[in-house]
Order: sequence, then structure tokens, then C-alpha cells
Amino acid sequence: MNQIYESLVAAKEKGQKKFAVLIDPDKLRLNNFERTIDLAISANVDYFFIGGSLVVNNMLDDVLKNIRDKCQIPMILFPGNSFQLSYKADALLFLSLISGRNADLLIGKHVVTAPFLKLSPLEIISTGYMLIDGGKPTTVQYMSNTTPIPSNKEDIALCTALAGELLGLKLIYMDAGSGAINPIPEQMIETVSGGINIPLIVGGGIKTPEKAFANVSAGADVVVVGDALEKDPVLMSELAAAIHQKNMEPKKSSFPK
Ligand code: 1GP
Repeated sequence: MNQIYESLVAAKEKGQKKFAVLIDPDKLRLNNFERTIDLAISANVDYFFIGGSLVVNNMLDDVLKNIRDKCQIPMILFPGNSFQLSYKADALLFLSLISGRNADLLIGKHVVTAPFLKLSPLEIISTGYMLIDGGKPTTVQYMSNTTPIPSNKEDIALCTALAGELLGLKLIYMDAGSGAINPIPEQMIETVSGGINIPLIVGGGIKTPEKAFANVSAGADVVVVGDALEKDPVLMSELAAAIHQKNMEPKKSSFPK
């Protein structure tokens, strides 16, 4: 039942880095979609994250079914709101927006959705979601009505992530927001990953294999890319190779935190 989370923890323990491709059903062009799946299979993509800030069309079920018909890559819902639920996925990131002070997104929506999730066959993974300033106002910032953590405030980011871990959240997801001008600086990734024991997901504005490699080198366990792949799906194999390249290096021993 906790297969996906256990695979993430096991990978972290071994220093194995994972690549997640974000698919936003709203931005999907069908001709690109089939190609994206084929590219993901050949690039050994580890996860699909499915979601967006709005999701105004009704393609969520179709997207999930189409992916599953073609491959076994785990499909993890990354919901922008409570309506983005489908039992066709494998897991759901149960996001609490811990960088913000919007009570609804910290616990309110969760109270409403909890009974549905309890009955669902989905693996529910509680996730501390942290919005980091990415150089321009993003959709998630506007929709959530919260202020992101400034990208040079590593101490705030670390304390926020630590609070999430101590509250029992299973993952930390640091996000500069889709299409961010500035992805999260490596220094912040290093500070946060060095202080927590749970897996760290990093995304938002990553456009190059170099930045993806720098992020996993700085301590990100999962790197998520969406926007750059919508523009150029062929980039997928280079990003995957850069992230997985880190898995060829011997793991450095570390002292327990
Ligand atoms: C956004 O972290 C994801 O929530 C991915 O960001 O679309 O900019 O790659 P991009």
C-alpha cells in the first residue's frame, strides 16, 4: 500500500536520484502527449506527476488511462485543488502549503477531502509543500493567496521544512512554481536537504540538464520538470540522463542527522 513512498525512501537511502515529469492536463496537446509518453519510456522516467493549478478540462481520467495503457511508470496526482482526484492514479501527494499562512491550504481542504481519500485505493503521501520565490508571480502564488519564501532565505526554508518533518509529513516539495524565471538556488536545496531526513522534491523553472544535475548534486532526491518539456519534449532524455548520471557515482557516507 505504501509502495511508492517506500521506493522513494529506499532510493534516498541509496543516494539514487529520481526524475518526475509533470503533466498538466490543461496544457496537454494530444499530438504531443503520445510522444511524451514514448519519450518517457525510452528515457526511463521514474514518475509522472499529474496536476495543475486549475485543470478546467475533463481529461484527467483519460490522461491517466492513456498512460497506463502504454506503460507502468507510477502516476502520482499533484493536485492544485480538491477536484483533481482520480482513482486511476497510483498515489496522491496530500499537500499542505507549509510556506504559507492560508489556513484552508494548511488544513481546511484536507478536512473536507479526508473521508474521500480514506475510502480511496490511492496511496496517500502527506507532503509539506513550500513555495519559493522564482522571480515572478506564479499561478500557484496567486491561486493560493500566499507569499513565497524569498529564495535567499535558506534559514526560513530549512526551519519550515524541519517543522514539516517534525509534524510527521512524509515528503518536502520545494517549488518555485511552474515556469519560474529563477529555479530554486542550489544553496537553498543543500541547506534544506542537509537538515531533514525525509525525501526532498524540487521543481519549478528547471530547463537544462545542467541545472537538473546541480539540483541532485545539492541534495534533491526527486527533480520535477513540466514547462520546459511542454515546449521541447525531446529535452526529456537529456534531463533523465543528467539526473540518473548521479546514480552512477558511489554514495558518499554521511553522519546521521
Ligand atoms: C511546478 O514543480 C513543478 O509545480 C514544475 O515546474 O513546470 O517550471 O518545470 P516547471
